[in-house]
Formats: sequence, C-alpha cells, structure tokens
Amino acid sequence: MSAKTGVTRRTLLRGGTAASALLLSGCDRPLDTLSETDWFRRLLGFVNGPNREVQRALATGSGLAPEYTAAQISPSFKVNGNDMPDDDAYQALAANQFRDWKLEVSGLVERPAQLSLADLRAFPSRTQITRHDCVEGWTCIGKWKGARLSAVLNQVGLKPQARFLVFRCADAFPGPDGAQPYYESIDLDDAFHEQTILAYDMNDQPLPTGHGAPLRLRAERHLGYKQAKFVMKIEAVESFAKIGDGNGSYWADQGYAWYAGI
Ligand SMILES: Nc1nc2c(c(=O)[nH]1)N[C@H]1C(S)=C(S)[C@@H](COP(=O)(O)O)O[C@H]1N2
Ligand SMILES: [Mo]
Repeated sequence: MSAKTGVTRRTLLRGGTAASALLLSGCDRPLDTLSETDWFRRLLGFVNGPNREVQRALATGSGLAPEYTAAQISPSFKVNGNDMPDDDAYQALAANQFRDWKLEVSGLVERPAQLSLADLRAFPSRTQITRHDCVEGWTCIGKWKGARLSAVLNQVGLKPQARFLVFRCADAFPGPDGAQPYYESIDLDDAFHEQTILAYDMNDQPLPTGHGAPLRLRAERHLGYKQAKFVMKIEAVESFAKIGDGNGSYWADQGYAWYAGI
C-alpha cells in the first residue's frame, strides 16, 4: 500500500524491509487461508466498493468474525505501516511506559473522559484470537485483549447526534502539505459490535510499540488499515466531512474504501 503522494526514501526502505520480513514472518498469504465464501464476499466487496449494506446483508449468523485457537496464532506477527510515531509528546509518553498517557474521549458525548491504561483495564474486557487481513495481501493471526468499546461508550454517553467515532492516532505519513496524521472512523454498528475492542494486550503481553502501543482499535470485521494503532483520542462526530480530506480515514483520503469489510 503506498500513498499516492509523499512516498519518501524512508517509507520505501521501510516497505523493502517489511517485504523481506514477510518471508520469515509466519504469516499466511490469503490464498492459503481464505475460504470460498470469504473470497465471494471479498469479490462482491470490491465490485460494490464501500457499499456496507450489501456486505452486511451477506454477513451470516452472528455477524462475528471467525475466531481461532491458541495453536493457530502466527509465530510472528508482521508490523506494518508506521512502527513508531515521530511525535515528541508520544515519544516522551513511551519513554515513561505510558504511565502519563491518557485516552481522550470527547466530541458528541455527555461526559467527556480522560482514561489512563489502568482505567481502561478496569472496563469489561474481551479477548479474541482473530485473523488480521491487510489489503496488501498478507494475513496474521493474533490474540487481542482490550476494553469493550461499547462499555467505554456507555460510560461517556453518546449524544443523539453522534453517528461515527473518529480515532486520532499519534503518527503521520508525509504528504504534499506536510505530515498527514493517521486517523480512522467507524459507524455505531461497528462501535457497539461484540468484537470491537480497544486493545491493550497482544498475545498476552502489553501491546508492543510496533503494533500500536499503548492502545489500538480492533474492529474484527474490517481490513487491517481500519485497526488504528497509537490511538490518542476518540471523538464522536455527526459527520467526518470536515476531518482530513473528508473521507473518514487517512487511507480513505488516499482513495481506499472507507468501509473495509471482510
Ligand atoms: N496509526 C496507525 N494505524 C495503522 C497503520 C498505521 O500506519 N498507523 N497501518 C494500518 C495497516 S495498513 C495495517 S495492515 C495494520 C498493521 O498492524 P500491525 O503493525 O500490528 O501489523 O495497522 C493499521 N493501522
Ligand atoms: Mo494494511
């Protein structure tokens, strides 16, 4: 995946390293692992683009993404995209093991909150072993534990006008007008979905930096780029028209589908 703009030598080098790491990563290529139904859904998804109604109509049963056993966890999980935000404030927080880090939850909420990692660990949690599918064509299986986003939202109380949640991340990619911050957004169906969590643990360890420390989104019915790493702030909004280039996420602003359902 490369941005239409702003490909620097650094990102190219990073891509090269990532590509060679893939050979040794223990991750599977999607052709080996996806069932025919998955491919059928995917094909329809590509034909219809960001048509979430079609994809949701095709989702069968519980609407849960498949979950796996501990034995199926990939021996190593690829790090993709940014592996460390350049931001000074983020780096200072990381140097102190995120003891002073707080997640801001604001926007169209009744009770805005600043939540420490201890606060987040006190929320009802969910643990899930799921397959991460990157649009670039690799998959890895990992175990994630995190606060149920629904529980956090129940605490802050969404205002009636709230329709989307925007996740603001600490990292950015270079763009023509300077750094473009990474951000993502989901609708309220996904926000309250059983498998949507704010993950602080990966494979029974605190989330490593490369995988988005101290907190990342896991929205398991979506492609990899939806799984925002280094989340600093969650903002409830009525529309994302005035955020970034108005398409709801960094990658949607680069032309990828906002609704990255799988
Ligand atoms: N903040 C942030 N989140 C991000 C990215 C990123 O570069 N920055 N890359 C995305 C992409 S394309 C993928 S495939 C996954 C990679 O997650 P991993 O590094 O844990 O494999 O994170 C997604 N979330
Ligand atoms: Mo990705």
